[in-house]
Amino acid sequence: MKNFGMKNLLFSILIMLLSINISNATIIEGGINTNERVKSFCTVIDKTTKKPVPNARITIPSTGYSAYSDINGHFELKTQISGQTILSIHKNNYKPFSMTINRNATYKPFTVEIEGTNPFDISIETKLCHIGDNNFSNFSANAGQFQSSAIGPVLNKSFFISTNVKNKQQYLVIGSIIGIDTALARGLGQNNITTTFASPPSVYLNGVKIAEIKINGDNQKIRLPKELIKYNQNNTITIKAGKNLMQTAYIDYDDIEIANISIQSVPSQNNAYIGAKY
Ligand SMILES: [Ca+2]
Repeated sequence: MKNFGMKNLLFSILIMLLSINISNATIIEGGINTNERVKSFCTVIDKTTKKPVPNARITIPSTGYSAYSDINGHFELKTQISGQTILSIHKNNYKPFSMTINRNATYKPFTVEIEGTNPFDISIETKLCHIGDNNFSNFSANAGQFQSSAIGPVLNKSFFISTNVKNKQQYLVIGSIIGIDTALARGLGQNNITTTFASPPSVYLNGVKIAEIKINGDNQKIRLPKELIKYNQNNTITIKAGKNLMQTAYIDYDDIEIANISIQSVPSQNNAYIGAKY
């Protein structure tokens, strides 16, 4: 028994040493890769439950990149990004999501919260739209990331607004916009143009100008004046590209890209507060 016990002990030590070696070897061999893999994971989670959202489609239209989140909501950006560009996420029963990202996104992991659809929201365009004339400076805000060809200087979108939302306030929400070369965008360092600037893109509801978009960014909200909304009818949103103000020989529209345009309704009790900020 004693001998058997000793043998057992030696055997156990041998196994222990072996497993230490094996595990050490694994850590050393795979360590760097594992860490890098972990570091490059981005994650999609549900805004309300904070749980991972699997099988969400992630796209970067400018590079043609597309991927799906895995069972843990993880995805990787295996693509080259040179400047700022738009990333979009689509998943059934969630609001279309977009955000402006830059080179850092490919090596700095980030978490994206997506929000369940609201029955009152109207998605009017989820695709990336390039508005302008395809004639732009390489120094323009995000010019390097323009890929789609321009649909022309004007984008028109029609959508139906039900009387069910009459007691709520409607907003036009622009998910992401890049390429605006206004004086303000230049002042904020959003482009590298030093010699010229452009007038801002303008926004119309049913033919009446309601706003100008002076800077690039995500989730810009424009209040739709109630007196201009046609309830239980089709309404039209028009976005017109701005013009290069230093080009007098011909009209040079300021090329921009927009992703993810929607109409969102918020309860009326917020009106006074939100309205006061405008
Ligand atoms: Ca242009």
